Amino acid sequence: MFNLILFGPPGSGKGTQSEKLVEKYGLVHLSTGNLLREEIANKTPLGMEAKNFMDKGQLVPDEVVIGMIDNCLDHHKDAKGFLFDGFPRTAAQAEALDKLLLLKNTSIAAVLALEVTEEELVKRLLNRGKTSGRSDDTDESVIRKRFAVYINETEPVAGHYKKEKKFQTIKGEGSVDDIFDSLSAVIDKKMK
Ligand code: B4P
Repeated sequence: MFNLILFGPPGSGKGTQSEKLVEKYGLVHLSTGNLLREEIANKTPLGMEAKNFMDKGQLVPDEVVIGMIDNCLDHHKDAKGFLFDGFPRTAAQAEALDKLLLLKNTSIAAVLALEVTEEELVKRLLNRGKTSGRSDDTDESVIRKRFAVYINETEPVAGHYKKEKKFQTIKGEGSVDDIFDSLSAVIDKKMK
């Protein structure tokens, strides 16, 4: 199994690059953002709870997100590997992921972090907000709140993987295809 984490701040292109990477490498895409938005669209109790947090730019509670990932891993028992997009976002999520993967006799092969300046991120998210219908992308104060949450709660997760020498940064500005080529070059090496 080859398991990859795509890391980076909101709007850094994790979702955009994940779509291309899963197609190229045949991995199962696990995006907690997409899973939560599906729950909201289906008006499930989990979705209604999550919406309250997401609309304010806050993280959804760890137990909700970890439960969702656990279910997904169980649904894809024959996967060649997983691409985690937007997960883990807290230290507790990273620890839970290690344990879930250990139960499957596997682990994370690499964490690739997309680096983009805050001004470019704000521009991208406000731009997406014009067409996506995502309420967390239309209000600049909510976007700034998401960055603050990222710095306080998610950035420290990098340390967990740096200790294991699995963490690598990738320039996340430029064309989507150029960034994809940079990511692919690192993954190809790791897969050898
Ligand atoms: P996510 O859905 O994970 O979304 P994101 O971080 O906003 O965006 P991403 O980095 O995927 O950017 P994208 O490719 O779309 O999270 C949303 C919310 O869900 C969180 O705030 C939180 O509340 C909740 N949540 C999710 N996971 C959670 C977890 N594990 N724990 C707790 N809560 C959780 O790109 C953004 C825009 O940039 C797009 O419009 C794209 O077209 C554009 N773009 C991409 N690449 C570009 C490039 N190279 N140049 C120019 N534009 C580009």
